[in-house]
Amino acid sequence: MLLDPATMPAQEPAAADLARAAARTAGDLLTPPAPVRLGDVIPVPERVAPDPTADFVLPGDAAVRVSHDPTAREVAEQLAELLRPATGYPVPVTGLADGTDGHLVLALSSSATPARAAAPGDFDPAERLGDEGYRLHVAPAEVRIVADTAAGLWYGVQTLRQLLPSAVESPTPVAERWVVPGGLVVDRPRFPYRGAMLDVARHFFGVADVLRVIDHLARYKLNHLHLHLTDDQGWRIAVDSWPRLATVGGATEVGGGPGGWYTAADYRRIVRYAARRHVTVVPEIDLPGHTNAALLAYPELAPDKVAPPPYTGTEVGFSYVDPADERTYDFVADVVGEVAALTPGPWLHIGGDEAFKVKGEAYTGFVERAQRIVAATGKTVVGWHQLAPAAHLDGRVLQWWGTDGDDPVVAEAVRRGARLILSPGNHAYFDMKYAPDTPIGHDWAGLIDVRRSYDWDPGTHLADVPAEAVIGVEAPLWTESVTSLAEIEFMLLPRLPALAELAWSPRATHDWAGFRDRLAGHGPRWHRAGITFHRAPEIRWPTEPAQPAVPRQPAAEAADRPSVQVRPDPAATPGPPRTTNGA
Ligand code: TNX
Repeated sequence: MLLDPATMPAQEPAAADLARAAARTAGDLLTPPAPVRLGDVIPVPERVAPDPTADFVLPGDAAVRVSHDPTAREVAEQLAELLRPATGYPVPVTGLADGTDGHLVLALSSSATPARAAAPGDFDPAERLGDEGYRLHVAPAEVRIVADTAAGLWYGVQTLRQLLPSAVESPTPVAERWVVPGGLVVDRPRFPYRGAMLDVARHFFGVADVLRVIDHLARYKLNHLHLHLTDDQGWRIAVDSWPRLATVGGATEVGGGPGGWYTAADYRRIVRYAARRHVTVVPEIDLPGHTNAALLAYPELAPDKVAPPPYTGTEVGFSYVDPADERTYDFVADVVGEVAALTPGPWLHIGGDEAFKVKGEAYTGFVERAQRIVAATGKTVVGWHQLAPAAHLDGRVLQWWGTDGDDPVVAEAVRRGARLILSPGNHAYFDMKYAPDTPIGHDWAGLIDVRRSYDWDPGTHLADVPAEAVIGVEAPLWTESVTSLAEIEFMLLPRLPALAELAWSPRATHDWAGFRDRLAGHGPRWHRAGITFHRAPEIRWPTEPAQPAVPRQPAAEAADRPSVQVRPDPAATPGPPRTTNGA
């Protein structure tokens, strides 16, 4: 599709930054939201058995006790790090075997001691929890999380985080009764692949922004971050064997900004940060189309061997590397080889979308070679569903981004063995506007309000595709119109939790009214944490802080910045915090 820059609204990063500052100050003024109930978690857990007589209150001398295992210990440290800022408590971490009493226990199943109190309900304590499942037991004397893996403990911690009062998100100490509702949660995911994609090619986002996006994914138990690293407007990853890709191809972005790229050290930092949060990075090198930045850096890859002009617009489908030139396959092998070597995760995404000028056998021939090149690195090939007509290669995964669930070509590729990640454009494309007046985003796949992002079933979405072929879901965020972290957050929240619930929770729990009510409680959490979000009108956000005064901007800067209404409003009405850029 063509995206018309003329219809894209002016960007307001300064306004968004200011709104975030306001959000941070306003967090201190929130009235306490209703107490959290045990099932008030997103994604909603598989099974919940509340026990109102068994609430736990975190004491000032709370310690985390953990199994003797370095990966579990890491999760315990992360729980302590999570609790310290808002509680102001020291929260030491000790070993399970130290004999000390601890109030928060993280135990790997192999080393799990039986829960001290009998489990309410009919849960079997010997039940296998799987690679990512956990059991969370809240009793008056302790909170105990048991899992088979460190990942399971991590997801249990994310649940515990949401069961604490929203003030736990405060970066500074808050006087609060840190109560956790009593009972038992047993939980594990529906799909193994739960992800979001960030397009760092159309606009470049620095490492700090990417890390913050990883935090948002992790909070909702998403476990894959797909980075769209290359496109016409920019090449964002340094490749030693083809250095001009980054230095020349990385110096542009949509709208003429400076662009940028990740060094190998930057990329490793992202990968490490993600891994610590049980998030796997999926790098994408988009081929054979979407390659103007590469052709600019290395004209020898172009069909006419002539460097194209740098591209900072938003059209698609015009560029391609020459599928008839052997040098192109050297390029693919070198790039894929280096990116694979930097990437510990199993996946490597080769794009394959919108290569409109590479047709028929030229296209399938290119893709089949590229798939083999990826396989030779030991990685599993992922590509947009345009790869479907190419020959099957063991394990390959297609990322479906259609808007019509009847796609016989993809269904046929599945019969030949392909597995699928679902990113339906009209439900999961978070670059789509929420509503006609959303200040940024597109609408070619329709408007996606929160309900639309929630109301679909990955298991039955595609005709003639069995649920077993679907490994999961992913929300792509294309960034033609997204220029800042605040705008990324605005587009992701509150839709990301909806996608996360589809990815994690059993279908039997699917319930819009229940989801909508649970989601409302996340507004104060984001607000406390200084996270921008869209004040979606269909959600009854619980509280409205009095609008705080915000430090005045220097006059010189103020002149060219859009103004944000942040003065105290004497007639403040109940509603959400104003943390969004434009809503
Ligand atoms: C389609 S989805 C694209 C991207 C655009 C996006 C805008 C896909 C594989 N290709 O190149 O950024 O639409 O919504």
